[in-house]
Amino acid sequence: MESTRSKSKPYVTSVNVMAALFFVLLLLGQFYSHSWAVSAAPDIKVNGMDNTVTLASENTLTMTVELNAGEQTGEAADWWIVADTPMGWYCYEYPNGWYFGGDSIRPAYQGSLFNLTEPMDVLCVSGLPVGNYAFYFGVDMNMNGALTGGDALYYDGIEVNISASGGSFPVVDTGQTNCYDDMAEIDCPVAGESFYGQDAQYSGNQPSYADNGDGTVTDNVTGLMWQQSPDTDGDGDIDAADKLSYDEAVAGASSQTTGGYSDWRLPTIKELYSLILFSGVDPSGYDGTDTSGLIPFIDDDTFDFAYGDTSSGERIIDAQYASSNLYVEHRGRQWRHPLRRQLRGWSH
Ligand SMILES: [Ca+2]
Ligand SMILES: [Ca+2]
Ligand SMILES: [Ca+2]
Ligand SMILES: [Ca+2]
Repeated sequence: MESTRSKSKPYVTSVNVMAALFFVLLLLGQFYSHSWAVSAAPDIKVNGMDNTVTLASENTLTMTVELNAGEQTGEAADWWIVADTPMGWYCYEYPNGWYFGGDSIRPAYQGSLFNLTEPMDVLCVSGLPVGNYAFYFGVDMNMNGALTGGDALYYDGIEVNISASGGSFPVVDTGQTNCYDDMAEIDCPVAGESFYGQDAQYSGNQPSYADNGDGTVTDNVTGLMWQQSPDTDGDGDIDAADKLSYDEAVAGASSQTTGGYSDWRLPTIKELYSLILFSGVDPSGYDGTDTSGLIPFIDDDTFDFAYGDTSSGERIIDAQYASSNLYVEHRGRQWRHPLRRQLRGWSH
């Protein structure tokens, strides 16, 4: 996507004035940190995080706001939700949503402060243009529909960096060697026959990995670096104790230091699929507990792998990895994680 940064220049309007006001108020020391427990304490989060978030463009960005009204409960205020983006300033207005901050910016809401204890979704988007973004949620105690100098302002902000890194890399061959018709496995057809031209008939970029010897593996085809083992508690076993909730997986990735790197993140679903090997065999329906004869869908010579921990009541197939892509089901606006059970696995 082309950059629209230069196009935003002509729009030097009240939105930029508001940005300047933020800055002036900051210089005047009139910004109030949300660490003052008794004061109104807005909180903004992106994907559950409070610190800078880095996402590939195809990742889903979910932004929520919460407010502890503190001693200002019941006091009239302007509420602000604004975004400084590579395309210019955008503002959120309840309940209509986001609009480009042209000549007239409006508060997200006007009214007395109250505790917003349930995180409220204000943005859920993927495919944002590459660049740096900053989002703010604030309240000012002079309910005049504007952010004027001297308004007591309480705010929280978060930076988001959208990168293209996850979006483009060579496709890795799946390792599929069998051919099929629409019913069952067949001998691979020759050119001109039905069902010719299957995955098994194209070898493409063969999977190739470099074990870096520091707990990381580099995929020589995609260039992605992966954590070698899902042994998240580091006890040498891969079992039920290593499994994480989705939120734990998101938070755990960003706090990982495997191999001495600090920029770990969850892989996108596309990145995660780049590791799949269709030489694996689906264990569904297998009733035993001995997994020694099973073939996983990942190179287990390179990566540490274990099936579900049947001694802890898991099924053999409970060996799933988390991706940063959320499966969105448009039914009653419910969110559903793609892998609702045990989740693990991070990429770098
Ligand atoms: Ca926050
Ligand atoms: Ca105001
Ligand atoms: Ca192939
Ligand atoms: Ca473990």
